[in-house]
Amino acid sequence: MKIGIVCYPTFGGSGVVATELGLELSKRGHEIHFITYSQPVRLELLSKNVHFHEVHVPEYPLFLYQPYELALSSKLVDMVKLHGIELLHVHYAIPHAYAAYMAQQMLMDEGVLIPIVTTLHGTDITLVGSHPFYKPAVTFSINKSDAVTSVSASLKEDTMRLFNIKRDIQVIPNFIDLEKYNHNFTDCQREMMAANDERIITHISNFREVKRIPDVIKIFYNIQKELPAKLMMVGEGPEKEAAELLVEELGISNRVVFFGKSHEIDRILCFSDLFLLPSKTESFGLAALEAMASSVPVISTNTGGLSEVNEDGFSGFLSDVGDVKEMSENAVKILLDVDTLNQFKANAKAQSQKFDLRNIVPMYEAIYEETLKSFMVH
Ligand code: GMT
Repeated sequence: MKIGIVCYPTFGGSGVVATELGLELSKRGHEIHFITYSQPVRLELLSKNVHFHEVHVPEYPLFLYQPYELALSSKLVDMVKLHGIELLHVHYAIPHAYAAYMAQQMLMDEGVLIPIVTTLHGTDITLVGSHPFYKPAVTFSINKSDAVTSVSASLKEDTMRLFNIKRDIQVIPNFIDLEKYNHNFTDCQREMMAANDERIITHISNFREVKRIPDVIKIFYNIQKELPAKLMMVGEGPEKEAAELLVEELGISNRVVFFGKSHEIDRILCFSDLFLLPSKTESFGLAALEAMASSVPVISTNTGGLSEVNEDGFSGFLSDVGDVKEMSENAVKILLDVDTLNQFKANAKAQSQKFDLRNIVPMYEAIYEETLKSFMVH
């Protein structure tokens, strides 16, 4: 099948899922065309089956806002015609589902029929999409897509609750290539980061308000009062500066490392003992799944789809949003003795197996086939 994938090319979860999906589909013999404004960060190699088409948005001084949706839908029209793309799979409703619908209409005018599969990822529904300024366009684009998937049951419920949806949404959870995480680093250079008796706690995100970064730091502050520990803060975003200040205020600067954006997530997770994700909302929590696949237990909130990923008392613990005290106590419970820690590490790894890409990617293939079939009949 020739599939066009539209996504954000950044470090965010939706872009990562879209890229990993495209790469796996290409290995399974499909021809994949990524169409976005720059090469996705996890897309290192282009090949016979993997193509990248850049969307250019010419700057014009008249426009206060450059019209990306317009450039994207025009590019989609051109690429579908040029490469004979049979189906468009757009990740993140805003503005991708909207731009794809426009492309579909333009192509129909020229006698070219192409179905659209939209995958909802989270903030496109819970934070941005449900804002009154976007809501009508997001509702319209979801209802007009030929198939819609969401990355968790919780996100499906949110979508049904927040929007007037007149169609079915299929839940296809995010996935992980377990083989990538079955690395046997003979040496992940743990000693560069911490002493032998220190536990390593890690947080990875885009440092947005929704991640509740101050809670990450307060939880760590409580942990390091109980046992020797270091905190690895990985990622960039608007809350980072305030986080650095809080670390200074609490007098723990010598115990916290800020990495910025990193291409070495697997190495950082390899030497981590615990992952913190105290988010306010989280449709799935791909970062938590990546941690578990690296045998790192997770302390998270119980919001959104997190309880579908992290199993309370098994792969980690879940608490109410903002309950820093309970999250700190649970973290110490896991870290205090080696046997408990090793048990949680093994459980985290076992839990991650449920999201093996070999089980999940065929669900997307099935959706593509069904959608193409029913689209052509109508
Ligand atoms: O976490 C973010 O803010 C990035 C965002 C994105 O769109 O890339 O992540 C969302 O999609 C991920 C992939 O499906 C999910 O794992 C994240 O839970 C979700 N983020 C939120 O719901 C806040």
